[in-house]
Amino acid sequence: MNAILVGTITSQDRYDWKDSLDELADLAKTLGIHPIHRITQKIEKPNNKTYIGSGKLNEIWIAVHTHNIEIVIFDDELSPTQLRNIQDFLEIEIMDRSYLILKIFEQRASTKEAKLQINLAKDLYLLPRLSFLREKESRIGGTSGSLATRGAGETQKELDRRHLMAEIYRIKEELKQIKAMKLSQIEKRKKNDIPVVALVGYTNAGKSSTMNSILQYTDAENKSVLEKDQLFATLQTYNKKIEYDKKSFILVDTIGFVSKLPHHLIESFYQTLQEVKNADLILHIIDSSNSHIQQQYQVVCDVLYQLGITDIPTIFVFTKWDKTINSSMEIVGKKNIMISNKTKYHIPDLIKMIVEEISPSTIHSSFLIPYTEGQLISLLETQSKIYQKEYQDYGIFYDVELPIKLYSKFKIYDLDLMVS
Ligand SMILES: Nc1nc2c(ncn2[C@@H]2O[C@H](COP(=O)(O)OP(=O)(O)OP(=O)(O)O)[C@@H](O)[C@H]2O)c(=O)[nH]1
Ligand SMILES: [Mg+2]
Repeated sequence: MNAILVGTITSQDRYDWKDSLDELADLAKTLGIHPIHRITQKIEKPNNKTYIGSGKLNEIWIAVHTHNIEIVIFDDELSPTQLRNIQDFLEIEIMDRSYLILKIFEQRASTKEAKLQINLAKDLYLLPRLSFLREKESRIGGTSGSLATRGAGETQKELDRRHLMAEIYRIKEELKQIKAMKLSQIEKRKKNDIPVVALVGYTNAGKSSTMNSILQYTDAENKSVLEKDQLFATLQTYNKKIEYDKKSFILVDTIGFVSKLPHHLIESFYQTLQEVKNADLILHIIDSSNSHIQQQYQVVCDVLYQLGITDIPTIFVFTKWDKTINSSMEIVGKKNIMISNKTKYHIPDLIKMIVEEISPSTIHSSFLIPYTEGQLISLLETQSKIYQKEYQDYGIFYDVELPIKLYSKFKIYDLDLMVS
């Protein structure tokens, strides 16, 4: 199926329009659509009624008929009005970026929760567009079969609308139950005090592969997660308990991010990102070989910000180092590491870094240090946080927060150990 891709170039765009269209082309290809032509328009603000100007619409109409085009895909979410007007003018199948992403998610969803989430997002998208999307439904991918045909009678439309609303209600109820169950699992884990480490990143960055590499090098349940060269291979969160060096943590694989995600998807699907909100550590996975590395990094930061995730300690993990000639990106002053899931370069170092981050780095203790231990006293004075200090008969009493690595030097003077 041949397609034309249509994008606008506005002054407020946060992401490069060309990158955005490249990505739209990749998204379309995953559904078996062939984007063979692109049309763009420089515009201050998209037109409320037709998204682009009427001159451009004419240009598209001509292109449709010269290139044997069957579908026109817009690189933004179109409002119901824009969609209807464009469809009336071009008399050809129209799709927008949101619907394309929804379709991909629909094809990939395999678990019950993922299917419910995607159905909800799709129903919410379709509700205001109900009366003119039937044709599209039946041509790309599966069909829901219950949508009104173009020009169907008002009664039928109303019935379809009610049917959809009832379905939305039912899905929301089911999802509520699943969410309650998940929350209680999170609570339980918090009580057990097992730290949670969440992998987040742009789609196809290598999150699942990194999870599998970590699983290979640690004592974990010997199961792997799906990794694939495909946009949105992972469509729900997966948890694995990991043991390493007598420490354990839960590693969480998540759905990838992409720019201009349909907002219904952010709302409903990203409920599954609760796990990330509760994480003790985030591994922000960045594909170092990707030419759009900077934009992808920005999208992930933006989505995390939208989700209210701003103050969780983060390690920036640059994957695919084996095929990176020179990375155009550097995150100065932050914890980062370059790895390869192919050659396993730096995987043990990454695991050590994770364990270090999730292990407490200081210890709270009370000591009685003899006056003769001048060196220890000066170490405490300079390296620890002192809560209380008292000169006593046999030495100085200290109540302090001390770096764990120094603790062994002071262990014999630990008051808790002396008493017992
Ligand atoms: N050469 C190389 N390829 C890698 C590396 N890490 C991942 N890949 C490949 O990149 C592709 C995507 O990897 P995934 O781990 O599925 O990516 P993801 O971030 O989980 O993607 P989604 O679940 O789709 O969001 C796969 O084909 C992997 O084999 C790496 O370090 N080096
Ligand atoms: Mg994945």
